Amino acid sequence: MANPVVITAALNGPVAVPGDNPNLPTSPEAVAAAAKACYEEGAAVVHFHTRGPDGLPTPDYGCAKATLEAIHEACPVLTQISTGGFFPHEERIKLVELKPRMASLNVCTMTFGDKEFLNPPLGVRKMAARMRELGVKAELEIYDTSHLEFALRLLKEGLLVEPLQFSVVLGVIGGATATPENLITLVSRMPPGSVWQMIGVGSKANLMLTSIALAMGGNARTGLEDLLYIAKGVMADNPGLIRRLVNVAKAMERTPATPAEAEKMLQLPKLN
Ligand code: KMH
Ligand code: ZN
Repeated sequence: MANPVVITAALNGPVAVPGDNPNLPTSPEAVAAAAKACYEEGAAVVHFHTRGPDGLPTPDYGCAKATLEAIHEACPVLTQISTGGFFPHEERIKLVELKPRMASLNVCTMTFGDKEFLNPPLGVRKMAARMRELGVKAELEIYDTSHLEFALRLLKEGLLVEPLQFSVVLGVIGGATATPENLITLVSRMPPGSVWQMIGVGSKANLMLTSIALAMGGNARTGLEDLLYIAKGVMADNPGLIRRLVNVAKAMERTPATPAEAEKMLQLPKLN
C-alpha cells in the first residue's frame, strides 16, 4: 500500500456534552454506531471516553466495558480507551484492565482550560507498568516538551516498550500553542523509530495541524473530542470529520490504513 496513514477517530472526549453538539455520541450504542461510521470512512482506530447514562463523563468500569464491547460488535476497528479525564487517577487506572489494544497515557499534571488534569508521577508509573504487563499499548499524549522528556524517562526506567507511540496535542489552554513550530520541535525530539499522530484542539488548529502532520509523514486524529464545528457556525459530526481528513490524506497520495495494517504500523503488542 502506498504511503499508508493511520487515521484515528476521537469520538467524544472528556469535556463536551450533547448540548454543545447533538452529534456527540455518549451511550454504548451511539459510540459504537459512530465508530462503525468512522471505520467505514477510513478510520483504523477509535479513541473514546466513557460516558454514563446521563451522557456525562464517568470512570465507571461497567459503562466502559459495555462501550468497548459494543464497538467490537459493530466493526473491526482498533480500540483505544481514554484513561484521561478529570477523575481521581486511581479510578482511571482501572480502565486498562479491560484490555483495549491501546490506552492513553498522560504523563504529567497540567492546567487544562479551567480544570486541573492530575497525573501524579507514581500513578503514571503504576499505569504504565500495568499496561506493559497486559500488552496494552500506551498512547503517550504529550502537550508540551516537558511531557516528552518525562515519557523518555519512563522509557529509561523500563516502563514503556518501543516503538513509542506519541500523540502531539497542541492547542489546549495550559499546554503548548497550536503552531507548526511546536509540532516540528516535538517531533524532532522523539527517539528514532517512534510513531506519532497529530491532535489539534479547536477547529482551526485541527485542520491546519493535521494537514501539516500528514505532509510530514505522521498519522492524524480528528473527531468531536478535538473540535465541535467543521466550519464557522456549522456543527461537525464524527464521520464527516474523518471524511474530510481522509480527503486531505488522499490529496497527498496517502492511503488510510485498515485496522490490520494499522496494527502492524503501530507494532501493537499481543494482549496478555
Ligand atoms: N482531550 C484530550 C486532548 C486522554 O484522552 O487521555 C485530552 C484527553 C486525554 O482527554
Ligand atoms: Zn481523549
